[in-house]
Amino acid sequence: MSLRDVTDLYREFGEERLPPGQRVTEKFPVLSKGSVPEWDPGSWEFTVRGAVEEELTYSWEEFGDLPHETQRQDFHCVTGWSKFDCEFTGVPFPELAERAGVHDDAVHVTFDALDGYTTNLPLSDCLREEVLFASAFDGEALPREHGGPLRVVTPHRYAYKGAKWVTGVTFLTEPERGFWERRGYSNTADPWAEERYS
Ligand SMILES: Nc1nc2c(c(=O)[nH]1)N[C@H]1C(S)=C(S)[C@@H](COP(=O)(O)O)O[C@H]1N2
Ligand SMILES: [Mo]
Repeated sequence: MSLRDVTDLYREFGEERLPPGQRVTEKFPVLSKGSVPEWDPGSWEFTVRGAVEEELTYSWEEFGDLPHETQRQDFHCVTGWSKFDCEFTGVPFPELAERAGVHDDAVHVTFDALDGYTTNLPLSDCLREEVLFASAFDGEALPREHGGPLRVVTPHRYAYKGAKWVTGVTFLTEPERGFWERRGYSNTADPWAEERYS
């Protein structure tokens, strides 16, 4: 599979690849609000709903048949560490949006996850090739503690915008806040502008 290197996307936001106030780590720390939720490949469902022409539901097998892409991306955690050159394989957000047919009045998106976590982003922040529903990391199935079987990655935003164990996406005509966004973390979360808290 071909590899798309998107580690230069920082040029849209700042001068430096490493956002201000971040340290590079070689490790891949785990940050979760609770324990790793159970998942059953037989009953797992992924849904696309809200302000769309057609609500979509995928089984694990059906989701695996969608067009996937591997990208080299950077990962920025709001707690201060950044990990460069992560290879994630997944379905780009615009692919799903196109299949569902997003209504003209949709402006916002929320993500749901198996552990009850939610997160939100403006639609324009999601309609980017770099926003992936990722099922593999460095060529291996995504480790469960990092959100396997499926997570969102948002290399242009702090990593709390990327729901691990994601099970669905909802298109909205009004903004809504997710788990951390309701608890004082930035709604916009641009690492180069150091938007950590709101
Ligand atoms: N479902 C879910 N997604 C989540 C979280 C979580 O607790 N539950 N934590 C978020 C936070 S705060 C961060 S920094 C990243 C951490 O991803 P990692 O554990 O793979 O490093 O996942 C984000 N996505
Ligand atoms: Mo985080």
